[in-house]
Amino acid sequence: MPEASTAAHSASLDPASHQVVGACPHDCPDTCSLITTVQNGIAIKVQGNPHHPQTDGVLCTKVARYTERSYHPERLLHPLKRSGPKGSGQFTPVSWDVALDDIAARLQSIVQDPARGPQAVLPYNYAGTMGWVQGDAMSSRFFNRMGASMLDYTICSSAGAAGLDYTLGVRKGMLIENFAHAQLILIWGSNAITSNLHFWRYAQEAKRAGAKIICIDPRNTETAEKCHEHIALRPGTDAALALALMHELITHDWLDHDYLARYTLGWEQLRERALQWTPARAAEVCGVPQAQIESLARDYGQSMLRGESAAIRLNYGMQRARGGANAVRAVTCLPALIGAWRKPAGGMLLSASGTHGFDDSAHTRPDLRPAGPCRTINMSTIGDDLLRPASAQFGPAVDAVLVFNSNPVAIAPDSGKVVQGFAREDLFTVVLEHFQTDTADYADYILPATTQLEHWDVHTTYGHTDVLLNRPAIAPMGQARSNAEIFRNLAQRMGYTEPCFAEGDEALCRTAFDARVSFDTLLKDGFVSLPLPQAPFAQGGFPTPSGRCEFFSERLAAMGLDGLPYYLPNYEEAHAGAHYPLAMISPPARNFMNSTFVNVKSLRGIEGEPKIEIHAQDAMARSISDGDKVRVFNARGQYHCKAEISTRARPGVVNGLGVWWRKLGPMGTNVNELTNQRLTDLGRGPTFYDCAVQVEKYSA
Ligand SMILES: Nc1nc2c(c(=O)[nH]1)N[C@H]1C(S)=C(S)[C@@H](COP(=O)(O)OP(=O)(O)OC[C@H]3O[C@@H](n4cnc5c(=O)[nH]c(N)nc54)[C@H](O)[C@@H]3O)O[C@H]1N2
Ligand SMILES: Nc1nc2c(c(=O)[nH]1)N[C@H]1C(S)=C(S)[C@@H](COP(=O)(O)OP(=O)(O)OC[C@H]3O[C@@H](n4cnc5c(=O)[nH]c(N)nc54)[C@H](O)[C@@H]3O)O[C@H]1N2
Ligand code: SF4
Ligand SMILES: [Mo]
Repeated sequence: MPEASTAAHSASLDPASHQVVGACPHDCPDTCSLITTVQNGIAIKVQGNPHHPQTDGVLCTKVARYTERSYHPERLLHPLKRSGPKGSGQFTPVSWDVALDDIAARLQSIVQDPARGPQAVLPYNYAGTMGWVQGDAMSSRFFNRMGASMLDYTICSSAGAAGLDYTLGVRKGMLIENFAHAQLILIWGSNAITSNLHFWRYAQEAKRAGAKIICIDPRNTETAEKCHEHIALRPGTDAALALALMHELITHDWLDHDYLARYTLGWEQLRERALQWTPARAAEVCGVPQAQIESLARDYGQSMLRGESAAIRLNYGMQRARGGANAVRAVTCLPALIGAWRKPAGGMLLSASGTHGFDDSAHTRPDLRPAGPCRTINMSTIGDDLLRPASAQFGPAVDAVLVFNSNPVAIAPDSGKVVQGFAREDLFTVVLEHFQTDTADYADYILPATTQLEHWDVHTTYGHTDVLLNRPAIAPMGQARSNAEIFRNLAQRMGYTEPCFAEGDEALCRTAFDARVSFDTLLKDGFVSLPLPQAPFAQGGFPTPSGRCEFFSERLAAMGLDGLPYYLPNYEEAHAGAHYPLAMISPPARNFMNSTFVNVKSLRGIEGEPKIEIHAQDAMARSISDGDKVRVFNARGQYHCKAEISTRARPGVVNGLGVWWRKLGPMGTNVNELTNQRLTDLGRGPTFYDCAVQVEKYSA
C-alpha cells in the first residue's frame, strides 16, 4: 500500500492507521487534495489536505462523506449480465472472462460488418472522474484504435469555452487565489457556495478586507444572499446586461483608452453596438430595475478610477441557454474596457483549463485512428442520435454504446428520448459504473469500476492551476477494476497488440505531464503548483489570431456570423398567457454532484425530495401551497415533485434543482424530462436552462 507524504503521515497518531494523499475526482473547479486515513485496509475518513493551499484542509459535504459512498451496500462488486427486458434492472452475476469475451465478440461483429463498421460503436463518457488515467487515456486509445465514432464533449461547458476562445483566445483568466485581493467581485452565473466552495473562501477574504460583492443570478442562491447585492435577472439575458454596462462605461467615460488602443480589436464596432443598449432597454429585457444596472456600472467603472481591482467570477450557469456563448463573449469583453487586466486581482475567470497547456496526445493517441474521416456525435443530442436510422448523411445507426464516467439517462436533456434510445432492443450497451444508475438499468453488461480510493490517477483542474496525484488508499472493492484496466482487458481481446495497450495505471500517471511537473514531488506532496504569471493579460498577449482581446472576431465573421457579441433571446422565452408561461432553470443541488451522490442516504436526507422552487406570486396564481405535490410539464414531458414556495425563485422563473436519479423520484422521472435538445449559438452546447414549463397542483 503506498504511503502518504511524511507531512500527512505524521499527522496520524494511531500506529495501526496510515494516511494516503489523493485528489478529488469530481467535476468541480476546486479539485481538492484529499487525505484518506486507512485502518487495517479500510478507509475510515477522507479529509481535506491542510498542506494544499487551494484545499486548505476543507472539503465539501459530499466528499467529506466519501467513505459512505465507497462502502455503500449497493456498490457493484462483480460483472452483471442482463437477465430481464431492457430497463428492468434485472441482472445476473457473471465472471469477468465471460463478460469481457462476450463484449469483445459483440463489438468485433459490429466492427467487422461492412454494413455497420467501427463507427456504429460509440463511447459515451464525461467527467464522473476528471482524472487523466480513468478518464481519457486507455479508453481513448481503445476507441481511436477501433475507429469508433467520436463523441463531442459538449454537455457542460462548450458554449462558454467557445465564448472564451473567440474573445481571449484561450481558456484561462485570473488566478483564483487573486480574487482575495479584489475590491469589487461580480459573481456572475455562479453559485459558489454550492459549486465552487474554495473560491468562496477567497471572496470572503476580500469581503472582510472591505470588498463589495455582487451576485448576478436569476436564483437567490445561498451565495447571492451572502453578497452585498443580488441582481436577479431573467435567465438567458446576460448579454443584454453586459452590453448595457458597456453603454454606461462609454457614456461616463469610465474607460481605459490606453488598454483599448493597445490590446483590443474591434473597439469602434463594439462601442457602436453597446451604445444601442441603454440601461432602460436592458432593464426591460433582463427584468431588473434600471437603477440596479446603472449602479452596477458605476461600481464597475469607478473601481478603475479609484485604482482598485475589479474581478468577475463567471461560471457556467449563464451559458446553458440559446445565446450562452455570446453572453460569455459579452461579459468577457468587460475587463478590457476598464483595463482591469492590468492588476493580478482584476479581470475575470471562467475556466483555467487552458492555463497549463499540457499536451495529452501521448495519452490519448489520436494517431492510432484509421485514416479517413470519422463522424462525431454530440453528447447533448444523444436522445435523438440513438434513435436515428442509418443514412448517407448520418452514417450507420449507433449499434453499441460503451458508457463510463457518465449517467446519460439521468443527465442528458430530453430524457424521454434518451430513455427510448437506450431501450432499443437491438442496441448493445455496456456500462462501467460504481452503482446501478438509471443508465446501468439499460445495460446488457454492467462492469464494476473502482472508485478514487482504489485506483491511481493524475489531475489537472479548471478552477485553480495546480496538478494533483491520486494514489490508491485501499484495494479494489470486490472484483472492481479501474476503467483503464477494463479497456486494457478489452483491447487484448480485440487483438490490439500495440505496446501502449500494456501500459499500467501508475505508468500512465508517470508519463502524463512534461518536465514542469516532478513525479517525485507529486508522490511526496500530492500536488505541484506551476509557476505562472500573476496578471496574464496585463500587457495584452492574448493568444487570438490578432494577439488582441477580440471584441470583433474575424473568425466568426468569416463563418457568416455576427463578429460582435450580441444578445440572443432564449428559444423558449416564457410568455405570460402562453401554454408554458414559466421559465425553468435546473442548477445543481448543493449535496449532489450532478447525478452522483443521489443514492448516498445521508446526502439525500439533506436534500429531502425532488422539488421545484416557485415564487409566492406564481404559486398563488395556481392555487399552489407550500409543500404541495405538483406536476411540472411542457410538450416534452412531465415531472412530479414538491413545490417549495420560496424567495429563492424570482417571479416567472421556477428552479428545479437537479439532478435526481429518475428511479429515486416520485414517478420515475427527473427534471431532464422537460429540458430540450436544442444547441447553443456557438460551441454546440445544451440549453438546459432555456426551458419553458407550466406547473399545476397534482393529486394522486
Ligand atoms: N454541489 C455541486 N457542485 C457542483 C456540481 C453539482 O452538481 N453540485 N456540478 C459541477 C459541474 S459539472 C459544474 S459544470 C459546475 C456548475 O456550476 P456553475 O458553473 O456555477 O453553473 P450552474 O450551477 O449551472 O449555475 C450557476 C448559477 O447560475 C445561475 N443561472 C442560471 N441561469 C442563468 C442565467 O441565464 N444567467 C445567470 N447570470 N445565471 C444563471 C443558476 O441559478 C446558478 O445559481 O459545478 C460543479 N460543482
Ligand atoms: N437539468 C440539468 N441537467 C444537467 C445539468 C444541469 O445543470 N441541469 N448539468 C450538466 C452538466 S454541467 C454536466 S457536467 C453533466 C454531468 O453529467 P455526468 O458526467 O453524467 O455526471 P454524473 O451525473 O455525476 O455521473 C457520473 C457517473 O460516473 C460514475 N463514475 C465516477 N467515477 C467513475 C470511475 O472512475 N469509473 C466509472 N466507470 N464510473 C465512474 C459515477 O458513479 C456517476 O454515475 O450533467 C448535465 N446535466
Ligand atoms: S467536490 Fe469540489 S469542493 Fe468537494 S472535495 Fe471535490 S473538489 Fe473539493
Ligand atoms: Mo458540468
